[in-house]
Amino acid sequence: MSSANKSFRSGFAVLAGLPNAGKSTLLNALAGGLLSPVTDKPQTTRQNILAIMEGEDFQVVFVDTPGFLHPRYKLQQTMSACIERAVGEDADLILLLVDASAQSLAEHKDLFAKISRVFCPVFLVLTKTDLQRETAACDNLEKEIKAALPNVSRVFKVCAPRAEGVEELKQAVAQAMPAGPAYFPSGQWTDRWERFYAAEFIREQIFKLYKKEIPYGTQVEVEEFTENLGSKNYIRAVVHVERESQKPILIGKGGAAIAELRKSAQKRIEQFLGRPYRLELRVTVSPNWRDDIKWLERFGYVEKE
Ligand SMILES: Nc1nc2c(ncn2[C@@H]2O[C@H](COP(=O)(O)OP(=O)(O)OP(=O)(O)O)[C@@H](O)[C@H]2O)c(=O)[nH]1
Ligand SMILES: [Mg+2]
Repeated sequence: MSSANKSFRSGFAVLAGLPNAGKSTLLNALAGGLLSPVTDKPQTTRQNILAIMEGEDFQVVFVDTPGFLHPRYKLQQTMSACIERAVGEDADLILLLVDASAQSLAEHKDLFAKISRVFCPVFLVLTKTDLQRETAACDNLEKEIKAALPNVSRVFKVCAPRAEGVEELKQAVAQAMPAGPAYFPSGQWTDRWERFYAAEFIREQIFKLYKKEIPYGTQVEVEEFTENLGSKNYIRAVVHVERESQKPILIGKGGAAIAELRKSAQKRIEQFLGRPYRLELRVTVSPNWRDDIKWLERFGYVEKE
């Protein structure tokens, strides 16, 4: 059946929630691959990441967004703009993710205010159900959210790492898409180049391996990306840090930390791209890049004027 068929459904399903709600984990479970970086640190996702899912008579474009926050510096402003665009303009359906083990909804107040004003349908998705064994607590949370958001039309409970509840959600999302032709050609599963993912997975490993402010102050840029050279495939990337004092931390004693980063990032890239790569990393200081529009433009966080 082609997308020109009248019964074809197609649209954007936007995953929104607080940092660490489990958006990227769910996106990966929905897409059936490790497409979007996941770490235990909040604010891992910095830009919208698409995963395109297709069936006989539908195409759903899932959109992973950065966690909702109050921006303190320019990078965070660009992250907020990503959410604004996805929720306010692109969405045909919003999947509002709330951690089922959340003790309180106080932190959700402003996010809920935003979601209460959207024009498209909203599905509530309670995540991390494995961490919330108390059915009553889960039910209370659901009631409280529905009271705050009368526009929630359906509720799902998922544990994405165990793929629990994911298939049911997927089917409901496909059903909820409006009638219309596909947005992307059949067979396309994302809108980004491979070098974008290479940079993202190096950053993911930085989030996993380093502590405190280091992950937040780093940005990865791929300088060279060669392929189709078999065992000679090669990626050279630069890790930008904000301050001179961060450089020795990233490199570690005798280069031990960066060697570990190189190894784990290379493995992650090879796993994702399905080909061998030799990864080389260097570190450079780009003062205050998180608050500098020129750097943010260069890294693709904002459109160039
Ligand atoms: N126990 C448990 N942990 C989960 C579940 N889903 C996600 N996590 C963990 O929660 C943490 C955050 O997950 P992410 O998917 O990165 O969350 P996110 O909402 O994308 O976070 P940001 O990109 O920072 O906004 C990771 O450590 C995940 O492994 C779940 O169902 N159960
Ligand atoms: Mg994320």
